Amino acid sequence: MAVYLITGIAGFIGSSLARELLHRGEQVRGVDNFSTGKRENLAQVLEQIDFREADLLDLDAMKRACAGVDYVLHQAAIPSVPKSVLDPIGSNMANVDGTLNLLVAARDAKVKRVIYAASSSVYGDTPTLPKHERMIPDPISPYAVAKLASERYMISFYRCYGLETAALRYFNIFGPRQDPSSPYSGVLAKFITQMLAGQQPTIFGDGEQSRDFTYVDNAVEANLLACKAPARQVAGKVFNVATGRRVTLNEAFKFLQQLTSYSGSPVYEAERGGDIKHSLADIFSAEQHLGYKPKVNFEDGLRQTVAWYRSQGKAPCAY
Ligand code: UD2
Repeated sequence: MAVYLITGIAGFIGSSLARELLHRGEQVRGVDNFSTGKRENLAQVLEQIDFREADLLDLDAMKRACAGVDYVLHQAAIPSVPKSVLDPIGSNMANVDGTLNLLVAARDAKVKRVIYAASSSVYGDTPTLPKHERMIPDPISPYAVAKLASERYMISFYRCYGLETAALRYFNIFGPRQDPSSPYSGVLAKFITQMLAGQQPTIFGDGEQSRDFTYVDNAVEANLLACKAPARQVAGKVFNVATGRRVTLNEAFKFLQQLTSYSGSPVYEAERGGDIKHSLADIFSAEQHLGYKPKVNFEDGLRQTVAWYRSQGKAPCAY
């Protein structure tokens, strides 16, 4: 049994990781400051985990959290492009300063490996598709810059201190427990809850932008594989975590109409600042080095997600 520390454990990806690790009989410790995470995401597992309410910016708390830990799964972040455009300093503090603190604590505690929740946003609007890890990043939003800086810190800590790190570039992860209630929430969580409530969703732009929407179970699997893969294949490296297929917002909306029985149309508004047009991943490297294969495709993931929100009677975003 290994000890895992999950940062951002009350978030939707962090809490999904916790559930899977507990299912596999592992020991789970978690930190969250509830800036975006939700206590309700931990309700079913709270008794089985060592939870500490703490902020990544509190170095002493991070040192205590890392003591005796084998693997760190660093999910904590303010995960939003538009929020970073509004508040770049806040985004940098949480997403970069917080990561650096955690790395120092992990290094000093001699943890075996740190896996980082990086982002597809680092590629920016490069016309080349699919995006592969050897491409030169060209981040647009402050969020994307912060994610890239933290990725580079991961690599730096491997090179300078020998701390094994790997960065997983998540491509638009979605699934149960993703918070739909903020204007910065992921588009699918917003659309599903709005459409289930009979409310008209808003599409920013013409709806022809595309994303490699990735069901959360695939991201969970990638993290656990990245912990166990041989160091020479993962340490100091970056991997796309996605499905290798892209879907436009218009297509996603149409499929959601079937799943939610929403018969209205979307309203189209101006494109969002900092957005990128198309996103599609080449997942060869993760397949080759981590043994990763997407287990759940877009349609099945969306069916499961809609079923979960329906069962929860989740309130949609008010924006
Ligand atoms: C970025 C990253 C993603 C992850 C995420 C963190 C890219 C390609 N992806 O997601 O990997 O790091 O940030 O939050 O950079 N939209 C609407 N209506 C809405 C909400 C959104 O049309 O009500 C549009 C939005 O303008 C964008 C698309 O939906 O074109 C996806 O937006 P998002 O906020 O779900 O995710 P995105 O792509 O910024």
